Amino acid sequence: MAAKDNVLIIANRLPIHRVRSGRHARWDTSPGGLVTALSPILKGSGSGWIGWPGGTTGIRTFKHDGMRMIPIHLSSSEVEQYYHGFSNATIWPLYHDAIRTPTFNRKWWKPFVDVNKRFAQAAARVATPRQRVWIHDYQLQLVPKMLRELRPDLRIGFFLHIPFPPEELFAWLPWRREIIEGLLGADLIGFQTTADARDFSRAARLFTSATGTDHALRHKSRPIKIDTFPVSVDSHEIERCAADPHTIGHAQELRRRVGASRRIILAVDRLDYTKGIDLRLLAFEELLRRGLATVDECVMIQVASPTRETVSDYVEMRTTIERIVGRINGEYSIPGRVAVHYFRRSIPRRELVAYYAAADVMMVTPLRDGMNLVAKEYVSSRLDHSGALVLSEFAGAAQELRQAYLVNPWDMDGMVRSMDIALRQSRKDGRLRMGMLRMHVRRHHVHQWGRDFMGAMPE
Ligand code: GDG
Repeated sequence: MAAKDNVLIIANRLPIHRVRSGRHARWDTSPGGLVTALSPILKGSGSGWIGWPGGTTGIRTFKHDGMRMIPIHLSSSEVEQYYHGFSNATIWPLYHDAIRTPTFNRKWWKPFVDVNKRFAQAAARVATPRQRVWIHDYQLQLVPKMLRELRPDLRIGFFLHIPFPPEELFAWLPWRREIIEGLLGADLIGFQTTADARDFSRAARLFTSATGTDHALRHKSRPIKIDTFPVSVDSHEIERCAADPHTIGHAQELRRRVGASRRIILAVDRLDYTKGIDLRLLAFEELLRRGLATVDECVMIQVASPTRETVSDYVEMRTTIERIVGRINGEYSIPGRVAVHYFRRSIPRRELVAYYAAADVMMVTPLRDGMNLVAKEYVSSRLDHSGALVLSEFAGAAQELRQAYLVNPWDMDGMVRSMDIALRQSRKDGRLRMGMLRMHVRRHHVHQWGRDFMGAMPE
């Protein structure tokens, strides 16, 4: 997208957050998939971004990196009910195959509606005539309809970054009709995979008066386009970063520190129960227990960036993960050879690319994931075509990255086998697979994703 596109973005969070060091404070880029995907295509474009800056103090509109930041204020009870409640304890688990039981709390619905309305009103205030507005993700599913009512002149797109559930699960939601009607206010609704798009279209026909096909719906005499736009990464930027002598030096230092002869198995996730961190650690434990690998030969590094730390399912997941890490290290580590390095913190982006560059095997094994950018970032950083990607069938990325070692994360034997095969793959086979994976991600990069979505919006 170029400056002339001047699109207005609406997302739950602004792409930046406040970092304090001593008496000084500055804005820093936030980690997370949505920011990673959108920032590179918007930087310097003069676009506006409406979002919550985090916290509960009011902030005025300001400029950052050539973008106009328009903050939405949330009260502490709205943070609790709209964000931690309805968004993250109802919608998030329901849309991820209900791998945790969603909470249906009637008290959370009104704050969810109120906050969505506040986002829509802010957009209606700042949008220029006929401007294109791109609304993002599951927290703001009511905004398309609300915004259309306030500003029928706007061209409205919506993209769901997480999966859309099959109709049997979506049917559980007491507010299913309102959510779908909210989304149907858009001109274009984008999903990560064809299955998500199909499931949405079916639910729309089942629970509202919408008619049409999986790609074209009609609701209240308006046409709505439904399509698939698999999100991606800025592969050129990652390649540049991986080729930087500083990153190469960092990766070498990392390998030296864990033991130069050891193979590194890496995993990088937000500390979320959808990411399958616990099952992956159990698979590594079994690999060691069955003697398929030893701590002299390999080491596992798990980077887990903290997220939603006050939601109880997240607290439980963290405790489980830390217990498993403790048990593996207690059982298998020897002096100078720690079995699992576990970092519960967010690491700087450059450092992350050095980790990718150092890793022999990348484990991306979520139980359910809209796409998973980590898989694509790893592939982009493998400049010499070495390395192996073990990828869950239940990540949207598996629909594209067919040359990865695809695995069912629930199948413990399959997980151990895939890890073993990835560790022992021949150089030739590995290079062939990685070459094809790299070609795919280079062709389908995030700028193309942005162009494809904007190109599908009405003129
Ligand atoms: C949602 C959907 C979809 C992670 N730890 C650190 C760090 N990260 C960055 C990664 C990557 C991003 O965060 C995570 O993206 P994912 O795609 O893996 O997952 P979600 O945050 O769940 O994102 C997902 C995505 O939206 C985009 O549509 O793919 O399915 O759930 O970019 O690199 N970055 C830094 N330090 C860390 O410790 N700097």
